[in-house]
Amino acid sequence: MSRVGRHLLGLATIAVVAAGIMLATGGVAFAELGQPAPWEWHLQPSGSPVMDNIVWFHNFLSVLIIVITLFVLALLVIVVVKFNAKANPVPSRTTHNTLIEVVWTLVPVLILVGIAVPSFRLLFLELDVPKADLTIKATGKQWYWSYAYPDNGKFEFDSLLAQDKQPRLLGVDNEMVVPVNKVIRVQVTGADVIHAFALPAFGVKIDAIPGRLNETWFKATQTGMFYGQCSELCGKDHAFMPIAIRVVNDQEFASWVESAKKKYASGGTSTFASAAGPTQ
Ligand SMILES: [Cu+2]
Repeated sequence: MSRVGRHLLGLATIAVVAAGIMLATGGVAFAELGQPAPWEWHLQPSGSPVMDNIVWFHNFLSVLIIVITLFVLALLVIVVVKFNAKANPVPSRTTHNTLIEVVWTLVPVLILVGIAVPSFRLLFLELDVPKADLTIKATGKQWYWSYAYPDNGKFEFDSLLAQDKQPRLLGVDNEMVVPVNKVIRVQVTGADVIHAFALPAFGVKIDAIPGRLNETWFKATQTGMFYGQCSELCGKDHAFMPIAIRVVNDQEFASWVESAKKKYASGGTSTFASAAGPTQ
């Protein structure tokens, strides 16, 4: 290998290592669990097994892309430096090389297979809802969400943006509450137009379509507040129908269910105009 080539390889190695470190630590510096943070350029920190896999797949692809890009760049630079008319006045007349042609066909195929395997594994993980501990029905409406708990007393309540709550434009009056480390099946539908139920930290994004019941799932691995937003342009207040999920332990969930049964006994209408109203 020429000196130029060795130098390039050295530079490429440094770049790959730097990119790897950035990917590993990126976002962590600014990260806040369950919500966006200023200057965040990485995915939100994961709060579920599906999101763990999405983050891994994202990092895996990023490294692959960086390595391939640097390899092609290195080849280009070598050609420009070594084979320009001045440095190489008598060009070689070689036109074919079977070995190289087989390699440059097979290697990309192997790379694509290497991407396809974890990609399909991730798709099946997202789409195959495991045996659920709890089902919640989320209905997108113009412009708020309603959550129904058919397994816990069949109550339903509305969740509206709360102007006075932080984080700004993500806080709601009535949060969806779920127990930690339980498989939550979320059935999603729309009441008027198409909305989308999306929560980045859980790796969840699924359309809420009128007349159709979509299904997704998550298992929150940590307690705390997690925020998402409607992710299908649904009208003038599309940006103002956040999704807020409070993950609590089993005892807290049981006591919340008891109070929610009473509070939402009338089927959600009691909270209809309570965007700035009292919170539990
Ligand atoms: Cu919407």
